[in-house]
Amino acid sequence: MTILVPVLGDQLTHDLASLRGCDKADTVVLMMEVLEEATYVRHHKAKIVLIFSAMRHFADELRADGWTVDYVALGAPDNSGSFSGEVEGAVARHRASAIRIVEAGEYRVQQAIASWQDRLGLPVEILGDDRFICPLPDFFAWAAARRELVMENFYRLQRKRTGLLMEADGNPTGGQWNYDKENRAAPPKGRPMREPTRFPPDAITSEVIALVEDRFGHHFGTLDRFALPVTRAEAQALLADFVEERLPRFGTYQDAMLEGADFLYHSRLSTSLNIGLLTAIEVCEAVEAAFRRGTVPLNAAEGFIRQMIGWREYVRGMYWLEMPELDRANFFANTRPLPEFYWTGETKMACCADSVRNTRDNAYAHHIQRLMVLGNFAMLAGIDPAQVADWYLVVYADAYEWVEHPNVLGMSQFADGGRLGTKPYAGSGAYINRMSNYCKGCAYDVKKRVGEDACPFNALYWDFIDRNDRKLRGNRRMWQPYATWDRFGEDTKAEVRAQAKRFLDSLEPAAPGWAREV
Ligand code: FAD
Ligand code: DLZ
Ligand code: SF4
Repeated sequence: MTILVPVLGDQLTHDLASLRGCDKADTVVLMMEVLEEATYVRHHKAKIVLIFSAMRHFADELRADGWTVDYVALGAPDNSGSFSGEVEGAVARHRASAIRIVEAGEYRVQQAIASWQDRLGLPVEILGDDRFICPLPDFFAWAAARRELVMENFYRLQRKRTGLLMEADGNPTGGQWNYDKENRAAPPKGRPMREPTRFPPDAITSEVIALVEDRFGHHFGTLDRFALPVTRAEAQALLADFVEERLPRFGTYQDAMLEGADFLYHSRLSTSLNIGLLTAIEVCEAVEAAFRRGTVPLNAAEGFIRQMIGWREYVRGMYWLEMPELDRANFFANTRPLPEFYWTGETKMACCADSVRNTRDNAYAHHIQRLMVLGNFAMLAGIDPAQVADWYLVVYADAYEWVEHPNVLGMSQFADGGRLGTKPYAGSGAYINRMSNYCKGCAYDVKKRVGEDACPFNALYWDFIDRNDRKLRGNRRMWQPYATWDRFGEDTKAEVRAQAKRFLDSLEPAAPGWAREV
């Protein structure tokens, strides 16, 4: 009696629920490099290298640990190209009597898994992904009992559930739940931070890099700087490096941006977390331990833990709550195509150019670059949210729909009409100027609203407010921009509208084929 345990590319965790408790003697672990996953969007080359290399390392580790692993490489002669095809082949090859698998992180893959039992005529056990702290049924129950699904309330429950930064009397450490107000400092002068530890390609990664250049060389992104952790040991080293070097200032400069400083005080742990090299709870425990040792201030530890057990788990719950409708969400009915500069970085807007460069070179941008530069621009410009979501799914090495969709379609584009956030994250050039040094070296003048050299974010911001009056004026958190807009004279309003139109008309749309095969 052989049990087949497929382990997907983002399930590289030794203690995975599907492996736990299995008898190694009658279990075959199936790992599959398949064309469908590599091309359902044209992922950044670094994302494919990361997954394939981490999968190959993980398979070696499993074998060393006594597991039987059937590893189907991309170039295997009869590779069917899909999860379903490979599982079917493996069931026959190993005469499997049952399949055990952890639920997938993406709706389309979960749909495929759900079809296997009927298709293959054998029992398929689908287990909850307990690498997340909050089980999905608990999230659904929490959501069902509320009209507004406020992240902060969910976060407090998560603090109580885990005991992280909690005192014995049931109160939060330091007396407050949230120190966000201390986490909004402008960028530090100079560049005092050291870059995160790099993990240069070993023999396995080098082989994968050659494969990816050969098969997916036309995909977006560069591989020259590939240095991501591809094993648990490397991810643990990155975590230790973060806690010691950057976490102490993580909180204070969480929202800051500095030209050329690609990672600032951020952890760069998302890729390791999302493919399972680290678990959220162990990362939070390391952060809390540093705070208890006195090497890290409370605003940094709390800010980080809030991202991990608050935002990360909240967006995952929202994804499964809102799919498949979320996929098509378009509250503002936006139709403009994504501009070409999202792929080339060729724009005079210094903030956008630097954020796209970081994205291309590192398959990374930090949160405020994603939210308040590239996401904000797309929403203000009225870009079709489906094209925006495709772009984000392609370009970031940490992107899987469960985390990308709610962040893009919910948080950044407000395409869900406010299910996830209470108001759009819209900002003019003034916000970017306050939180970065971009404007100093920009061809545009951040202080100007109209004119040849006026910062495009300014007219676009007011045009967005004006254009969406009917949909946003009633939002109680939007009274201030509408009060300001109402005070503008009719001439000023007309100038702003004309300025925005001129700029939008000048945007070159992306050529088809960057994100998906055409
Ligand atoms: P840090 O700043 O060091 O934060 C620590 C950790 O907190 C991250 O590793 C991540 O696991 C978690 N985290 C922080 N914010 C969020 C959030 N909003 N949602 C979920 N987890 C969060 N994150 C992804 O992992 N994949 C994505 O595809 C993704 N797409 C995004 C798209 C947009 C438009 C926005 C605004 C945010 C997106 N995020 C995404 C969230 C966040 O920007 C990244 O997790 C973060 O930039 C990763 O870098 P880091 O590990 O250095 O993060
Ligand atoms: C992202 C990705 C890529 C590029 N390739 C593979 C692959 O060949 N095999 C695999 O198991 N996983 C891959 N992944 C990650 C999957 O897309 C991810 O596991 C699912 O989307 C989660 O539902
Ligand atoms: Fe960006 Fe405007 Fe500042 Fe230029 S002036 S960097 S476009 S916010």
